[in-house]
Amino acid sequence: MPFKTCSIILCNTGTCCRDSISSQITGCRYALLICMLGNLELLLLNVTQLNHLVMKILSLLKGEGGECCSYYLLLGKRNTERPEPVRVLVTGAAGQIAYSLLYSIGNGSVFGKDQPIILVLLDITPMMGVLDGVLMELQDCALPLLKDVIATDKEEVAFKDLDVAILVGSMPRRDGMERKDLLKANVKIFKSQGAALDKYAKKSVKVIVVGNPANTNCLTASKSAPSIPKENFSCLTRLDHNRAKAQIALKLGVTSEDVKNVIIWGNHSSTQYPDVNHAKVKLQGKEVGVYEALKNDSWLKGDFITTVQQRGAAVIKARKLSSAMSAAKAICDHIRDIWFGTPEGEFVSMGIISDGNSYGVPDDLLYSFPVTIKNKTWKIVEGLPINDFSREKMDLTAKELSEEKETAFEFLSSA
Ligand code: NAX
Repeated sequence: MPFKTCSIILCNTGTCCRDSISSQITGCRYALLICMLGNLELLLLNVTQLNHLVMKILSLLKGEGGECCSYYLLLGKRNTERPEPVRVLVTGAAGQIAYSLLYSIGNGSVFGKDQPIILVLLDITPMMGVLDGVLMELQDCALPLLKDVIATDKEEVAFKDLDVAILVGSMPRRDGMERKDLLKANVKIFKSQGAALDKYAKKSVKVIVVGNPANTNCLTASKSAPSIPKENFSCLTRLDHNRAKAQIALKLGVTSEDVKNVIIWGNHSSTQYPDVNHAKVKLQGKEVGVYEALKNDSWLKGDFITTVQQRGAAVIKARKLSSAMSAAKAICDHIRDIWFGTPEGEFVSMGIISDGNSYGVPDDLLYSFPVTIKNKTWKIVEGLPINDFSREKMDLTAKELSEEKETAFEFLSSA
């Protein structure tokens, strides 16, 4: 055989060589590609043929009487089987955020393109008709990773054996409803769902609370699930984080990918503090601090903060509906980071238990901090210098959370 320069790429068609040509070959467990002087010849082999043929080709190459032959052998781990499905619950599944969220979970954008999913959808009994429609649509998407979809109004079904619980459904604020009444109604829901997590879910379950008031609902759920580590609970402030990134990017004429390390401190409410003192932006290939890049302190300390704080209300005013597409995207970002970790040198914001932080935030609050994540475990980014302006805003939002917690706990024993 007239080999001069020859490459043999031997690999499986599973995850480890996703980007190679061979991954496009479906229905075969191994592919052997032989490139000969620019001519590409493709042999598809089954496993039993494989060893025999490779050995033969290698011996032919080696026996090329003084000719310089180079070959590369990349043998991937045999991995034709997909991992066990991840069981994911979405509550409020008949609502508008869920409608934007479910497709992204089912198509692999959150847990990875090789990770099968079992989706469990929970809503209240009067919404079962609507939920049926959502279920039909999910089936009609014909998503290869979606092993099963279960729609239910029963907590004992919904919370069984969960790996991930995304708690979106909550009691909305109705006209004339006092904040206290809203808290009371939600304590009831999240106490019950916390108890169901405690009883039915895996102890390793990751719980993400979206339904408002998200921080206090998350704390209520965690308190009601004492057998699940409190570090497994987090609430969504990633939408606020993304809003802050986007505002900076818009102002500087870059994309939000060029902006990193903004922080949302505190409550997912209008007292939240969007902080860019430690944020960086990439300009002409160089990373600079956002304050330095913008040279507009009055905007950063004024309109920027209020725009982010009141963005939810602005969307409602314009759309006559609350944020759904951006909320769903933020939920995906939040969970993907829990699952796969944060990129090196980057932190993100999420509401987590405040115990033992170095920022003077009282313990036992569900407060949004900057975190890095590795091995599905978050760590607060400690030691960032805090100026007087920030201190005041961080304390204000902590005070609101302490008051919410106090009110919620009054109801917790009686709910
Ligand atoms: P929708 O009113 O469209 O949907 C909520 C769904 O939850 C409804 O189908 C309802 O029947 C269901 N539900 C109510 N009680 C339930 C219970 N006990 N068990 C299961 N399902 C229940 O609201 P949507 O726009 O989807 O918003 C959902 C929640 O997200 C709201 O509380 C909203 O305020 C909150 N948000 C939180 C955000 C965050 O960043 N943390 C941002 C977006 C959003 O505003």
